[in-house]
Amino acid sequence: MSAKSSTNHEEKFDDNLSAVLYKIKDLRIENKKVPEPKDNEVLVRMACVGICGSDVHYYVHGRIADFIVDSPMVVGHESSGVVVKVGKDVTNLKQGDRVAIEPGVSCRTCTFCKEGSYNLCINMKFCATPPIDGNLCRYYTHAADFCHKLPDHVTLEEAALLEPLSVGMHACRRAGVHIGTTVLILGAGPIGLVTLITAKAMGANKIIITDIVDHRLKVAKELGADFVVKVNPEDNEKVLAQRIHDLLGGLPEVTIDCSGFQATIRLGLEATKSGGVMILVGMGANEVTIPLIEAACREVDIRGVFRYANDYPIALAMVASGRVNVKRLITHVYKLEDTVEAFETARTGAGNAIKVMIYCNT
Ligand code: 572
Ligand code: ZN
Repeated sequence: MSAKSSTNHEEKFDDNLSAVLYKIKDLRIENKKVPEPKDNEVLVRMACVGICGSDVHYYVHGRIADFIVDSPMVVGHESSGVVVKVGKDVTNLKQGDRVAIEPGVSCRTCTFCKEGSYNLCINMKFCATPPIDGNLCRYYTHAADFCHKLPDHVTLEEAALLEPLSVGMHACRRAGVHIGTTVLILGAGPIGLVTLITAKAMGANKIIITDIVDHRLKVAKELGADFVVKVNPEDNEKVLAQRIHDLLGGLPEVTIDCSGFQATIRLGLEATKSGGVMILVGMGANEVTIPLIEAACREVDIRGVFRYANDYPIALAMVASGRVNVKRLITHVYKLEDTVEAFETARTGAGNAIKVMIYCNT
């Protein structure tokens, strides 16, 4: 009997099908041992796992920067599930609780953790960042204090989407978006779109978003972008900045780059109002050539974003209250057994894919 079809009481954790990346384009679906929760951990029957750009990057390139897949690694970090077992010291969760899994477990003791900026932890263990396994599998153990219990009406799909949503929340909070802010978002991929949704929920007045792909801009419009701008790699940044100013009838106080390309970062700096803020979320090349001094002379603050910290509870509250709706992002769903197909869809963007979601126990 499979674990899923048994009752809670007699659940046997004997099938732990997992999506394991061995090397470039070698992603295998294989059975692994069901892990035992440590004293501070819970065992989660995985429900939904979204495919992130970084998962696809490891699949295609086998590495991101110095993080190299040099031994088999389970992929996936945008996830949710149901608690099936708790370690003896766990007090915040019980069997049957539905949870969103915050994938980065920080050390809790370094200076960054103590200051609250635990995303900057020097000993971070982040799912599906080599050598740490991710959780695109049937059963997975995680620190209980990085699992967020869901209200009954928040779905497990929404819970998995709290991960990218937290990136957008962190970006908008770092940017200081508030009621009336005019925002320029560069890139309408999943992160650009969650940033758009968040900026709207925070009261941004006018939001303009750019991309090179038409259908992403169409979705951005549906999600409430006031203006969309189709860009081409060969476009002149000064001309594009002028078009953005013309559409807005002014200059954006906040620009959030969600693409990581040198050309978009340059455009962002060019377009941002003096005294404004430019946020870099997208991680592209390690080094880019930008007119830094020109930006400094106009007092444009350039701020980085590294994942998120203390954003999951806010993201969950926003979804639970209905102020934020992330469901439109899901364009494709697959079963765990069909993970390779799911990755190919995410890689190619076939069928206008935005967020590809995998069901781990269906
Ligand atoms: O959902 C969090 C997330 N973070 C990403 C990418 C995708 N999803 N980052 C970009 C890559 N970096 S990294 O520092 N690294 C591989 C650890 O280059 C982390 C943040
Ligand atoms: Zn991610």
